[in-house]
Amino acid sequence: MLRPSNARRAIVLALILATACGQAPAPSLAPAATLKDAFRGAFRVGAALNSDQFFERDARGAALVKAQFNTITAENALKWEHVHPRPNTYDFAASDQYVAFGEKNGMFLVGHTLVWHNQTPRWVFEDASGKPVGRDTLLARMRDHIQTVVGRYKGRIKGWDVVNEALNEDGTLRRSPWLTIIGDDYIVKAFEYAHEADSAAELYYNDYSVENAAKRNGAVQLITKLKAQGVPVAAIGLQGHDKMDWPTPAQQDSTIVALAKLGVKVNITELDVDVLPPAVQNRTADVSMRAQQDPRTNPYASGLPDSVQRALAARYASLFQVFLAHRDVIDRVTFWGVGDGDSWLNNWPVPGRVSYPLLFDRQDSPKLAFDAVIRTARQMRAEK
Ligand code: 9MR
Repeated sequence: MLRPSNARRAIVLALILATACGQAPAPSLAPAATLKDAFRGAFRVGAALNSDQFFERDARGAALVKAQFNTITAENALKWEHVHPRPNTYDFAASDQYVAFGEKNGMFLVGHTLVWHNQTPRWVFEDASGKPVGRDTLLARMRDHIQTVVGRYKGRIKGWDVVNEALNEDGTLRRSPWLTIIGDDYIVKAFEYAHEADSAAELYYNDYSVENAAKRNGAVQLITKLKAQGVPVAAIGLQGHDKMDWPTPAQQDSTIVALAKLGVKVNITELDVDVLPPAVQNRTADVSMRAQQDPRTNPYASGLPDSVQRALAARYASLFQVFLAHRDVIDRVTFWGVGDGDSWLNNWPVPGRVSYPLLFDRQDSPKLAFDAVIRTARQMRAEK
């Protein structure tokens, strides 16, 4: 019998390959390297998910999340206005699915957030005639909310942002309705109720711009006071809504050091890097339209130039160098979104700009910044 010639063998091989490719399921878009593996042993890496991702209507996004991350946060689904829109009405349809998705995929689940001044319906602070309620009523509502929500996911959601953004830029307490109606101890009470509802859950205080000196001092004072009162604060969350030049690696480093000294973990909870120029917050339609169409405020509407792509990669590498240096006190680094198209920064401070703050692009493909972050992790391993 004649052995097939090389040429024939090549044709057969090509046919086999073509058939295999034709029959193969859509290739996974996840790159071979994964964030969760690259940082294993240092900290968990996570993302905030929208409902399309955890309901898996966004199949590509969901697949990327499963491949890359080992912890997730619900970007909006557990906020008061979604889960408890009216008095005595709880709606857990989305949050139940968030928890099911995370459990199915073996992820560490974070609950965001219990007590905040945003995305909390007005009725929470008002009586039937629209007048502010008193301290006791508001405390009772807070307790009912926390016990119901935390209690529902007891033992399943492992960490809660109990109080979010309680500080002003100058480090004083924000005069939210929580503060003005209940008083300073609303923070202690929130932690107390959360601990009652699930004593094993990690409880967090979460805030942004803590890297600035005044706010950092306020955070240090707040956490010191809570610890002195025996409040079980497990970690402070640095949100990490960063710019290209803020915070500097030195600011990031000294903030982590200052907070870790208090005996709490320091997690990075909402990481993104805004490459767009600052724009004045204004949600009126005409101002937004102008901002979207003005190349000075929306400069990368048709794509991110290579130079900026590289600068973003370098920025991410330097941030992760700092995080890795503090891996003993950092349990988790969570990005605020998965791909650039999902980010809140496309709609803030003005709606409709094209933003590029994350490690994956609008097609969920890894950007240079992804490679830079993976490389940073590998360098750390090589140096160990
Ligand atoms: O990403 C969230 C966005 O979808 C919401 O519209 C917005 C409403 O306040 O909240 C965003 O998430 C915020 C988070 O809950 C707390 N820290 C700041 C985040 C970005 O605004």
